[in-house]
Amino acid sequence: MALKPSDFKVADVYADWCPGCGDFGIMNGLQMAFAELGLQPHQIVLVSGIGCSGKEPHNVKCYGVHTLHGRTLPFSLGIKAANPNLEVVAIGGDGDGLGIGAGHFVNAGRRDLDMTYIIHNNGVYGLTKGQASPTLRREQKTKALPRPNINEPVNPIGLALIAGFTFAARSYAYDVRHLKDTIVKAVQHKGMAFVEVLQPCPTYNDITTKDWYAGEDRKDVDGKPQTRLYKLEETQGWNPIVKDWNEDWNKKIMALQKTQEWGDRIPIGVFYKNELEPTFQERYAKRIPFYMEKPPAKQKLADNAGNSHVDLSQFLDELKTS
Ligand SMILES: Cc1ncc(C[n+]2csc(CCOP(=O)(O)OP(=O)(O)O)c2C)c(N)n1
Ligand code: SF4
Ligand SMILES: [Mg+2]
Repeated sequence: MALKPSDFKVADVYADWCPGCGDFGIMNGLQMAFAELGLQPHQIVLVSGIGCSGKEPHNVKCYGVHTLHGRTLPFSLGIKAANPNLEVVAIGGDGDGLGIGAGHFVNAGRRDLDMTYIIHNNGVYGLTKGQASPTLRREQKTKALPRPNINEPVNPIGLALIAGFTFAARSYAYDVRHLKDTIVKAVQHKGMAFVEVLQPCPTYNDITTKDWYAGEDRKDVDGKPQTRLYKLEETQGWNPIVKDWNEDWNKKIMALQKTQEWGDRIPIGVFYKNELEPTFQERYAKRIPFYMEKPPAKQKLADNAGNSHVDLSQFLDELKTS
């Protein structure tokens, strides 16, 4: 039976984000996307790290893991490798994924499992009271900082492209329809998909606010705000899909150049997509032909009497002699 977005709501949990937080929009985007994809809750695992963003799995009805700070990706890669038939979505903050978890981010691209990773980009460490995250721009002084940030920001989409993610997109927490469409595309993509979500944090980030994205500070002569966000999908000539390896680097460079647009015009949408690369699952199934039908999660660990199928005798002998 096809489910509705409301079927992915968790009735008895109170979402305790601050009023106006972009995390609510991301929660709605996930629920709408899962419904549109025709998924059932038992087919999905949402894996988060620590941060305000880490509470997404509390509020979306599916399997959820709220794991350690920065370890969102290793947990989810393990789940996907053990049970490739699950739809695995990793989700977390910009501190979680681009600070403490940055090494995992790079290696996730290299492995190219068929799953999705979503980062909430709010420019701050929201949960720990607003310190600068790796995406905060140099010279910006959000309200919890005593002085402006002296560090250059990480370019999340740029890093994803160079690391080997085969899909990279950006969306906005309060354009929930666009966000839903982007998550749908990311989940449908064959390979490791990355989605950066611009997420206002009204409590600690007083620079990239909802009003700033909406262009409330730059009204036209009629007093109408000039939104900063524009959609790549509606941009004439924009085609991020790699159909031939010969065009791969050009498409990557085109996408990297687009990531440089910031300020008055900020692109959202799909920056890059390549399905020519064989995924981890495809490469692994070549080595172990029964991998997809009988992955580790579906193999018996013990017989009916509880005796383990795993023979540890050689390992124990090695321990004795070492
Ligand atoms: C190993 C470890 N180091 C530090 C922390 C403290 N800590 C908790 S959340 C967090 C940062 C959260 O920022 P972000 O990942 O951007 O998520 P947000 O709250 O902004 O959604 C930090 C540093 C921790 N929990 N564990
Ligand atoms: S601190 Fe910021 S990111 Fe965290 S819940 Fe509040 S508004 Fe959202
Ligand atoms: Mg953050």
